[in-house]
Amino acid sequence: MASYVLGDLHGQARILESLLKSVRFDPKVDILYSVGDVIDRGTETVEALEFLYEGARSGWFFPLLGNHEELLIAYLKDPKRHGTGYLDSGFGGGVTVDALEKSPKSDELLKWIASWPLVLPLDSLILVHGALPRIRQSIWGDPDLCSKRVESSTGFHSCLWARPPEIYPSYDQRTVISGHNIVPEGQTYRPGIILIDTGCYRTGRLTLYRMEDRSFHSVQGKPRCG
Ligand SMILES: [Mn+2]
Repeated sequence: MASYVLGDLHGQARILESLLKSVRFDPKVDILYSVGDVIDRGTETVEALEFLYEGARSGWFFPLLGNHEELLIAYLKDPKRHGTGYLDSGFGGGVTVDALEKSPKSDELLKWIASWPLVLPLDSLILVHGALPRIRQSIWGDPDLCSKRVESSTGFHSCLWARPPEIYPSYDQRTVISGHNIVPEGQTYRPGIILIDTGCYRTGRLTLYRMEDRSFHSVQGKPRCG
């Protein structure tokens, strides 16, 4: 039995399939977490969502919200206000919205996405897409602050959008594992912080972190973007 954390997928279902094959992921005994940004940019977002939704229902997949999922939810609530930024190729939301419109499961999938948590505290790890919000005037982050909306570096905005140097280790010594900020290889970015977004949508490189032996696993594929 092994527990894995998946870096930003951005709609690359085929590369995910080959990565899971490469580690011999077994849905009967293994578990997969995500650091968010499953959707957008890629042309296989709906395939990825359907596969992972089945995983969540079967108990082997545990999602986390990324800034792209938050934008999709905001866009659908108020398309006029969020359309221009979200739909264009910079964010790559247009390809997701088009594909969801054609999917008979879209309502179910969207309801599911809206339920994804902003932070996932586990025994020895804390999963958050961007970074933990910072405890005021300190160099430490706190997962409990994710549920509070205060200024940008101390509220949930940080969980979804933070960029270095605004990323902080957890005050309680649990290792924080995040996506969002692209690195060439999965790595300990600084003590207490692991980054695993290897920019799959443009590099084709997708990365998993295995908790049990603290190892990184990647495959190189060909990204398909809209
Ligand atoms: Mn992101």
